[in-house]
Amino acid sequence: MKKIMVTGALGQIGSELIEKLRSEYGVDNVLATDIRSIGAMTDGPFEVLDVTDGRKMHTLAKDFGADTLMHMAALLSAKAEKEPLLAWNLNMGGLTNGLEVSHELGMQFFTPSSIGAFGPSTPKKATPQETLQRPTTMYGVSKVAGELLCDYYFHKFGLDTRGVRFPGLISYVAKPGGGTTDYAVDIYYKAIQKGKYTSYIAEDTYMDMMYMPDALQAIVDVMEADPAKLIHRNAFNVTAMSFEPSQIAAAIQKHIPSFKIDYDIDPVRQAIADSWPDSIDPSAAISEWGFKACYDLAAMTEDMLVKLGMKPQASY
Ligand code: VAH
Repeated sequence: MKKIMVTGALGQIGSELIEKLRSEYGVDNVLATDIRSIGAMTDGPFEVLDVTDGRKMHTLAKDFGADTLMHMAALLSAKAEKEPLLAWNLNMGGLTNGLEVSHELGMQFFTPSSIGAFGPSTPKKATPQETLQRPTTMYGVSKVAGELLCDYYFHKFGLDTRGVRFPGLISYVAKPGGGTTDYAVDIYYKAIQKGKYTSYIAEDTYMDMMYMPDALQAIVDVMEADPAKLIHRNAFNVTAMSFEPSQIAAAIQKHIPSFKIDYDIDPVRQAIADSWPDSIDPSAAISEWGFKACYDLAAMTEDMLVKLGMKPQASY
């Protein structure tokens, strides 16, 4: 990877991925693109790009001399359930353009899948790398189709496609939009701002989660991995922890003892969460390219609260 083009650069992952890639590969070697320009990072190359415009994507990648495309633009699960056709067209249209442009220009290709690619008939605990995938959300359908399409481009055209199945990602830079796991981000902001949080996900609803620094390192590591060691290609299961709302609240209360959580369930996002695994098995990523997560719930909670303005203090 030397010259990297990123789509969806202003999204929850994209905004921090740009910073990570520019620190690793050089500011001028990372072209950030997004459908909007408001809030665009100004320290390096940026272009407006609607990923459903394949011709413009091709022109930008060619003119930049990109050898790698990281395709991050997609509609997340909750938003996709509100606008399923828009989600299908954006998620699959953008992905097809990304694969075609990468194939035409001989680029390495990355796009993330998600635990959302699993459904209610998937084994819920220690979900294997290869298992039944019958998601019941449009987001999940587009993610499974995307995994299969990326594998097709690898087997049919030899395109170097790679990807991971991300769990819920937690960060303090760009707030996520339209996801089901967003509660695990919002709870930290509300803990600092209000000292309390009303969760739209019910107690005892376990989901896989990961702190953003571990997610960004996983992207770099899978892309830099020796291809000869890869048995799988796309959609490696990666996760750092699995928790339910009362556990993240307890981790916050170790720093803010007065913090309170209560519940007002959103049936749409609860149904999505119920259809996903409780915990997935990342052993293929560990054995094939050395995946590791550095943050557990306690370490992530302390870092999030401090970064969001809590004075570093001894835990209670
Ligand atoms: C979502 N944050 O909630 C995303 C992610 C596993 C969840 O794909 O839709």
